[in-house]
Amino acid sequence: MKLIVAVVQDKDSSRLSNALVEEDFRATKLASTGGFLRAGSTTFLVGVNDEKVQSVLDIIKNNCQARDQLVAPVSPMGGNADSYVPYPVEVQVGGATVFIMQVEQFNQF
Ligand code: 2BA
Repeated sequence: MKLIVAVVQDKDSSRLSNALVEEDFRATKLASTGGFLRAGSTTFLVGVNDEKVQSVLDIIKNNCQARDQLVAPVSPMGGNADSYVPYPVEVQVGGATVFIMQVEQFNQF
């Protein structure tokens, strides 16, 4: 069994959870925050048998889209002046950042 951990943009989270439910996959959604943009995101935990991993990856790929996002300049006040960027910077936020982990044991009580 594998645990798929997928960080997706909030805009895609309803679409993705509907698609997973439709295909009969169980998932847990966690509210999360990106360390760089500090924008809200949704982290999905999906536990599946090994042979279903690719189907879940396909669903994630088909329901999450990459977007360009502007990072507004942040005042150095109270922060680190070394990292201050005085102009907006555009970064591409991925459709989904996905980690796949081996599950040692799975119990439901
Ligand atoms: P954030 O950390 O808020 O990053 C948002 C986007 O900003 C990233 O998109 C990337 O394009 C850019 N970015 C991040 N760190 C950067 C840096 N040090 N310098 C320049 N640009 C930077 P994605 O790579 O698609 O990542 C989207 C979100 O997925 C991330 O949000 C983070 O929450 C998660 N993520 C990405 N890689 C991860 C990793 N190795 N471990 C844990 N979470 C990760």
